[in-house]
Amino acid sequence: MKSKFTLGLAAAVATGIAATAFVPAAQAGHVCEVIAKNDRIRDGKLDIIEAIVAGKKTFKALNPDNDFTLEYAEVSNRIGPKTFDRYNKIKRKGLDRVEWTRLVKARFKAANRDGDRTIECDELMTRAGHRLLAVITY
Ligand SMILES: [Ca+2]
Ligand SMILES: [Ca+2]
Ligand SMILES: [Ca+2]
Repeated sequence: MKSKFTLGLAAAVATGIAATAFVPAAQAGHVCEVIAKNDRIRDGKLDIIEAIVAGKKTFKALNPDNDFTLEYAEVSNRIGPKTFDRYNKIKRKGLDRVEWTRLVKARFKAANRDGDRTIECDELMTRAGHRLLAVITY
């Protein structure tokens, strides 16, 4: 898992992709697999609960020091400083799980262009979709 993440980082640097657009799954062209991987209800779509669970797994994966927060250094290749600051309500250290989940929810909503209850594969291919992927994949 760790080596995969490192590879993703190297790829992002090599291709010069902007920090906020760093999405390993999307780069690999497997955006729809992100849904399949997290699709607990098996309807081929990602609902908010599934996204939150994926977000929590991502939180854990991005937090190798195993403390209670994602410090900026741990997520700087995924979210911009302004976003980090806006969601970092409790300023002690970084984003805690509650703050991180708020960000996942906001990005889920932004990516859900048709306004239904789920994220479909095509919605992950948009810019907002990539922003969601950045907080629910690792
Ligand atoms: Ca589903
Ligand atoms: Ca941490
Ligand atoms: Ca949708």
